[in-house]
Amino acid sequence: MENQELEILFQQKIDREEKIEPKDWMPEAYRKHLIRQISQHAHSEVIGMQPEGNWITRAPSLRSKVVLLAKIQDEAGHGLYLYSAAETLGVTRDEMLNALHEERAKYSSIFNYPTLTWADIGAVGWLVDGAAIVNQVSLQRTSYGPYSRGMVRICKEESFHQRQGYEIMAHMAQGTPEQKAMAQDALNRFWWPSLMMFGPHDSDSAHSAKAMRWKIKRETNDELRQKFVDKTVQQVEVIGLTIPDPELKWNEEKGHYDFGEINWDEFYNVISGNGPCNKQRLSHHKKAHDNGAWVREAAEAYARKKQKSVAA
Ligand code: FAQ
Repeated sequence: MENQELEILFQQKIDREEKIEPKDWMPEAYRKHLIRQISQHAHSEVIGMQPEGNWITRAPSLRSKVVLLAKIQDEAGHGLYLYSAAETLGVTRDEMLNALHEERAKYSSIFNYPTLTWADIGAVGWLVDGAAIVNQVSLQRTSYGPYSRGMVRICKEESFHQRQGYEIMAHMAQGTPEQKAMAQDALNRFWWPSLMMFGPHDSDSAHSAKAMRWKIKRETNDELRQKFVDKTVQQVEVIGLTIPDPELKWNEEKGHYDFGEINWDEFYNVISGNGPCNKQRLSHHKKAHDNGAWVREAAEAYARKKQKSVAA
């Protein structure tokens, strides 16, 4: 069959809500689009361990330390599911990591902000994982089978992460005036960067039109951002904090909250490598990767040895 014919059949399959599987025919552009998105998603999970890892040794109780450790380990697991999903598209782990290290591949802007206080760990779990869930629940219905199935599992774990963060914020908001102020300060610093996680406005989003046609994305950047704002406002009210946006108000006609404009200069600055922690995050990742070379070499040597003995 000609490519054009195959593309028509491919689109019909997507329109029938059938999943595309690794060995199915797919347009090269669909494969590349998925490799870009899934690998960047995987990098985000792994780089996202750094701002939280910063607080493991300073968690205020044994319970909070154990919970935080479990959450961070989950993020490593999410990275592994996602790298594996991307590998089914014919890219290797080395290729993906090289692209990250050479700054050809991005990771989520949010992880370039520092975690200055324990309340920031609350804000990350509550807002960052909260935003991630809104996006990932939608991605459970993505058209590529391995990505979709990975998302189902990841979403289950993310909801525990979100509650872990919300619990920290709720406790601090009901604590001493200093603790409440710390919680409010964390909300003030993480609110706008959390809204940036959903990407540029639909009108400025380079990849959205194709992603929607191929059902890689099921909802647009702006639709998901709106969902996140609507669900988070009530949670903020319950714990008595204030969203740092004077333009936030309920719009009866739309049935949604209106909210202020994101600082897009800041967003583009961060995603082009100039945020507060970009350099630190990347150099830490490279160092950890280099330090782990002996583990990869040992695993390869073991695999070779095992293969030899099976062959014998
Ligand atoms: N940061 O045309 P679009 C987590 C880039 S959750 C950095 O709209 P697209 C859990 C975009 O890549 C966070 N770059 O792009 C966790 C593109 O550049 P490119 C990860 C961004 O793909 C919690 C350009 O701008 N979640 O890790 C951002 O259609 C706590 C044009 O943008 C995912 O990755 C941004 N915020 O939509 C872990 C979800 N926004 O690639 C640890 C899957 C846009 O051409 C601790 N990904 N860009 O160089 C997606 O849903 C989509 O890729 C979007 C962007 C929505 C992120």
